[in-house]
Amino acid sequence: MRLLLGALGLILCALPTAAQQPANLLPNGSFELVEPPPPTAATIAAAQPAAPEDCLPRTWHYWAQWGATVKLPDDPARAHTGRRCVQFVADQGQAFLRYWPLPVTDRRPWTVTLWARGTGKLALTALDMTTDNWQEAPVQVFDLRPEWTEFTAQWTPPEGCRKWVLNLTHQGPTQCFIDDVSAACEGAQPPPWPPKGPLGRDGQTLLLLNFDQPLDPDAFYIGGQVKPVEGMPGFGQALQLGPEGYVACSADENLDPQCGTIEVWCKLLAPGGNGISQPFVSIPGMEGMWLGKDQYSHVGFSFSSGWAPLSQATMLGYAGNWQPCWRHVAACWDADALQLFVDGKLIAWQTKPRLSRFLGPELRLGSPGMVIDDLRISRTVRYRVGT
Ligand SMILES: [Ca+2]
Repeated sequence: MRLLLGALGLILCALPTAAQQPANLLPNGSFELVEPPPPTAATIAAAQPAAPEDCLPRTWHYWAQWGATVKLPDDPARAHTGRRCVQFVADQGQAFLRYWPLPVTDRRPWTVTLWARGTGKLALTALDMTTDNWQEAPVQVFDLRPEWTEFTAQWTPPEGCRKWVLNLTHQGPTQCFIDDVSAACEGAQPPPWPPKGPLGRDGQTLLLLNFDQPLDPDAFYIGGQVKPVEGMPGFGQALQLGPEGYVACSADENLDPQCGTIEVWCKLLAPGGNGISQPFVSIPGMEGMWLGKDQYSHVGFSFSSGWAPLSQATMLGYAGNWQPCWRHVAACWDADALQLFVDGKLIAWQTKPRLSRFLGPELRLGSPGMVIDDLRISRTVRYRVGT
């Protein structure tokens, strides 16, 4: 039995949490960052916004079936910390809360901790999603108590595992609140997110635009409907691109094809599932770069040569539920890895990417139907998780 568990690479146990823990790689483990759900027939008919508890926790996925529900109460009295937590109500049916993908570089163990209270049994498992045939590790079951209790489990990735899913569900009838979920692996550091405020310029900065002043007409092409608008609190003005909106500058001076980071705040003015391709930052043409949301709601970052993709990091359908909200996007590249972050979450990556030697001459900023702010392009990798 011990051999079997070893082969499955899993040791899960309820333990008190050690005082010293590696950093939490989940950027929204306390569920405070939410956004409205897509409109439904009921909310449209009622001409009212969705109820606060129907908001979606960014970076997470949840669903429920056969009569169970998952909610996000907006109530400090019910949360363990902050205002928000996740609530399973599953007298029947099944509720799920998942975070994916988590990057694996070697067989160092991961530690998952979470706080929960309620009745019934919470079930935690890891799914190895390296191949399409996901492999599930044995389930760890926690007996819930009426008071907030911290639960901890360890998971050692099996040989060959490159990414995994943290899967939270339950066994039998269960009603519970879940908050402050953490996933940590020794040596893995999360990106410094969210940015505390507007970014600054340093020796690695090639381009920094906060849009508080008009763009220099000698350095930027501006066409169509482009105007300054109020940005996020504390961020001054932002730049809105309306119909035919087009903003571009020199790619040669402002981006290094071999190594760099793009950071930008972006608000799409229509839902992410609108079926329209919307680059956030791009180099059009056959020697190109693309960072944005495509017509299938995929969110991706790629380089191409001769129109053919050289390297890419894409999360399929990630923008499908997006409503107009500010989001932070960061893309980093060098010979070791291409990595793409949204709201501090590493959503997609490619190791040992092929990179371009030369790119097209035009760096296009934004596209119609969005607001962008605090755009910085650097000639160094500023964020790296794993690899
Ligand atoms: Ca919370």
